[in-house]
Amino acid sequence: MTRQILLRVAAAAACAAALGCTKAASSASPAGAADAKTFLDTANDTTLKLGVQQAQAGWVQQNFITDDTEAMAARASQAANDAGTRFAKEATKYDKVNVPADERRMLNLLKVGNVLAPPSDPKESDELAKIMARLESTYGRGKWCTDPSKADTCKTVEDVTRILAAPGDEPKLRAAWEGWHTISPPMRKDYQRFVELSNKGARELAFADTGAMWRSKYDMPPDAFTKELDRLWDQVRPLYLKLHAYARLKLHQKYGDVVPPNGPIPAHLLGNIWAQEWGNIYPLVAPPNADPGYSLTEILKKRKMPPLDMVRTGERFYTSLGFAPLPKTFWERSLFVRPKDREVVCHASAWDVDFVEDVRIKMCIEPNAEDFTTIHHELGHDFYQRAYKDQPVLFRDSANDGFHEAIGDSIVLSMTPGYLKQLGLIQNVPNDEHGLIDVQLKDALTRVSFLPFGLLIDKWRWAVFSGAIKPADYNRTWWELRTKYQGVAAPVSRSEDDFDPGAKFHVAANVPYMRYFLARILQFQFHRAMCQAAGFHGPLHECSVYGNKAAGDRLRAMLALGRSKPWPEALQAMTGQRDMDGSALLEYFAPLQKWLKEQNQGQKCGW
Ligand code: X8Z
Ligand code: ZN
Repeated sequence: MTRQILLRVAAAAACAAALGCTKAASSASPAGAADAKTFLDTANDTTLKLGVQQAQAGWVQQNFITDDTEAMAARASQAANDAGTRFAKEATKYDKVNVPADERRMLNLLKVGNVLAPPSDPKESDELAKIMARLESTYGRGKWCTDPSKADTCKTVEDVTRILAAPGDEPKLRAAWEGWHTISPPMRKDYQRFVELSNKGARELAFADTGAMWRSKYDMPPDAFTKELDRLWDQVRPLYLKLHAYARLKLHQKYGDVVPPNGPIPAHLLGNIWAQEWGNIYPLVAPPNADPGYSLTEILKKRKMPPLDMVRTGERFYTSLGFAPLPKTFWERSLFVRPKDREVVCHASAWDVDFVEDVRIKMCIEPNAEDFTTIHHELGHDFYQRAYKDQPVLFRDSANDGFHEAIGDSIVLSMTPGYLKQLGLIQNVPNDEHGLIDVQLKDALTRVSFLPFGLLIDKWRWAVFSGAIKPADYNRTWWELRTKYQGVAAPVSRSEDDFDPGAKFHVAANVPYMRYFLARILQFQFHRAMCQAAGFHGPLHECSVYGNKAAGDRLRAMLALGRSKPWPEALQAMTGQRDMDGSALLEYFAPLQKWLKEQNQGQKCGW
């Protein structure tokens, strides 16, 4: 199916290159093709102009949350989204016009690329824009206050993250988990209305609903994309199940019957508010006498490494691959720590405000391993953005959205113990099998644990958008999916008075999430490709491409394509493969998978 689409585009290119080559070409009026070109010029220019305004207003809103900045951001987003929807409609006028391949691709991207399609009724578009800004601000301002009348009892997302990251005290963890989930019930009504309005807009663009619109942008028919996801999940699921069974056994030994030996794991015991990455429970589940040789969090804390140094260390990795250093404005304009004097959206993000050079990150950095890796993740976005800056505006994006999320993470895969030693952060590289398993276990608790979470968020949203999940069942179905895919359960009883999906940033802020699932697969493919380019022949988990220009060249060539080619072509240019494929992840974790199998002898996998 993918090929069919590619062939159609390729045929158009060949045809346009050869003058008067086919009947179809000669029957298309020259005026039609010229109109298409004029339309695309306008779409490129307007997308840039409104996109910059949206980014500027969004930046200010997220860095200074007030009623006014929220209103200004809502207006700027509304203008950009209205234009995006108008362009999507207008692009269909050129469906039968013969245009060069690049222009055909731009027309297609305009039709499928919107995340939010406001309805054409201006009142409804207005209402939707306000709801979106309010949902995002509600999340940004969200705090758990043990006594709401006293500001000093209020805890931010970093505070709650810190509590849940320290395993051991079950009632304390439960209270923090429950506390954070009090931020989202006020979002429920807005969310329901957002679903109605955004679906209305998507239907005006001839999509069945907003979820169908989200699934249509992967250079393949939307149903084929859904099948791809299931195929990828089936590929990696056996490893996840083994990791889950092992972690559950250890947590059962630690917490007793709070963790059922054969059932789902309570979500507050996995080291993270959303149980999406479990790296923080490593000390609880590590084998006896484990020695991963180091705890990066401990090292960063002990050294009191300033946030700016953590970012500079990240930048150095990219420059070691031959990327130009970040511009001066990056250092002047980014947000690195939570300001004391105002409300900000602390969820980490990367920005490309002028679509060219004005790249930034916005993070509330804490000295821990998680934030150290998130810095590399965010910088991956910024270096991607700069690499495709010479593309036409409509191609200034990643090959598919999973690519954008995977770049920084593929760099993190090169942060091997060997690399950390090179940086002087650790003294010894664990060099026996015992040490290897310890490192891999810790790594898998972070990366592999995430896979079903990455998958289920949009499984839930797609069903919400399609109407398969009704508002009256928002919370129940959320937990059904969390149990089905992740094997986790709510630690306290939940009802439809709760709105637990809204306690996750991307739901409140309407950021599609399947990209992160794809990224967990792709990052290993990218890592393998960079290691091959670097001429590395050992086991994948030992490879670091730090300082390797050949690996950097391979990466940059793909990044520079932006969105100008269907993603299988970009993937092929980088990896030689045209399909997303979990085999690189499995190759990376092969030693751990074998070890987990031995550890789980006699244990039930699954729940
Ligand atoms: O949102 C992010 C990044 C910004 S694009 C920090 N991530 C997802 C999350 O935090 O839920 C990275 C991993 C998954
Ligand atoms: Zn990201």
